[in-house]
Amino acid sequence: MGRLVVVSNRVPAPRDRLQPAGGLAVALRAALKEGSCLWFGWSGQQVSEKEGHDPEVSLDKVENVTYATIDLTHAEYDGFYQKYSNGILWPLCHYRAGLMDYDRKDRVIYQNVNELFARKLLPLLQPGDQIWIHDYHLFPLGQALRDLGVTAPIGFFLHIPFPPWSLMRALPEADALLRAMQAYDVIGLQTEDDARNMNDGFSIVGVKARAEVFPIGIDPDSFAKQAEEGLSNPDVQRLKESLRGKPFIIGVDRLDYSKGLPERLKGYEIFLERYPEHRGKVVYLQVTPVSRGNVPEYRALRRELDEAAGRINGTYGDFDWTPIRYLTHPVPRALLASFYRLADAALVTPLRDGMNLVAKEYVAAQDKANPGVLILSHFAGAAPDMEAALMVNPHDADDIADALHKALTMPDGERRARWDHLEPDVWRVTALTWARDFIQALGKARLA
Ligand code: ADQ
Repeated sequence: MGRLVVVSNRVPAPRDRLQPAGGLAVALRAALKEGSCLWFGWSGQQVSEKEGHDPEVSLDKVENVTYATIDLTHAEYDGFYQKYSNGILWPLCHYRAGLMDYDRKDRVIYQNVNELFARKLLPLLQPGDQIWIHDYHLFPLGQALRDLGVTAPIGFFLHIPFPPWSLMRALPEADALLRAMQAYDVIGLQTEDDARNMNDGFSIVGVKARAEVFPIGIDPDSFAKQAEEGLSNPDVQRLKESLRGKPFIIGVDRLDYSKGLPERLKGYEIFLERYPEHRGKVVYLQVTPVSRGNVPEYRALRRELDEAAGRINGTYGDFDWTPIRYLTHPVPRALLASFYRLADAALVTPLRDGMNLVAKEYVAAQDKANPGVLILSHFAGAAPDMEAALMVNPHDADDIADALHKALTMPDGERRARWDHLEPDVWRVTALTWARDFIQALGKARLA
């Protein structure tokens, strides 16, 4: 079997290469174990502009994986990553066209960086390679590689939602973007809705390409083990002692407007207002590390959340009780897993989300004899397979408030029955099945 060549915007930092810390690295770990692999992408470093910038590829081999990275200039980082990827494509794909900050010059930088990736990857390719490109930063990379004569099988997986064409066409170059997708042998999306939206787009612009569904999952066995074993960790004990037997609610999200955080805090505020019996008697921990802090919408969101958490704590708090423990820094994954296990309820209420792995992690972390309740948005990609959760409309704060009350007063039998329904899917669709199915499809596509 030839090599698997993975291309993503970010490549795991050297310190995470032996023990992947999260996201894509964890999901791909199983796939990368087999055979020899190349992982290509941005180093995470920005360098000053020089005439005719031509970055060197830096290579680092760890076990069977060679990591190949390039630096970007400040201007490339700004136009390609901050502005076009995160300021235009991200909001649009999350159905928030109104938040797009569109400027043609960023589109040019985005295209140029994709072409730069293609030029730098080309000399590293070998006969027999299969190339797997990840996410919205790199939509046109397949076409850029084909333009350089690459004939290897190339697949593309989109981790985030894909909107209906009526929305997508708000992007002036939506047509060109879809046309460029013809370069791919396999196109994978998270859900049926996303695949249908993309396929509708293809047929409207007259493109012969086909999106299919490859839902992503987690590594449930190792997560469950981590959750259980971590209970003896002194920091987990410290959290447990601080709860003093009170029901514990958890929320874990990157600070992002797709995650429905202001709406969630409003739901919690209404919960305290309408169900006063819970005041002083619950603990809510919201872990929300700041991400993309240089994009204006994210700065505004941070202010809005700081204000809401402060208002709720000021209004409902007491000298011996804080309604929300609100953290804007990350918590190590090993601790998080056990925090989930301690939690009686988890709030996963995105306005729109590709999949949402936190929902699956929460289920995997539970003690099956005494599981907590997952409160889940209809608009998470995970929703169709997790309908035994307490499903909510994240725009409706009263719905969130009612779900919280229901979760905290739910009879044991119902909690267990709901978890029993959720568990099989979390173990059936995993990171491993996702990677294996996609790579198999890529292998077959070329034979067809
Ligand atoms: P994300 O938007 O990052 O990913 P999600 O899938 O929920 O969203 O989380 C990714 C990982 O980060 C999870 O493993 C989670 O535990 C971890 N994480 C989140 N918040 C954390 C925190 N506060 N501290 C520590 N770790 C934290 C994108 C898409 C998703 C899609 C994934 C995978 O937006 O919809 O599910 O890719 O395809």
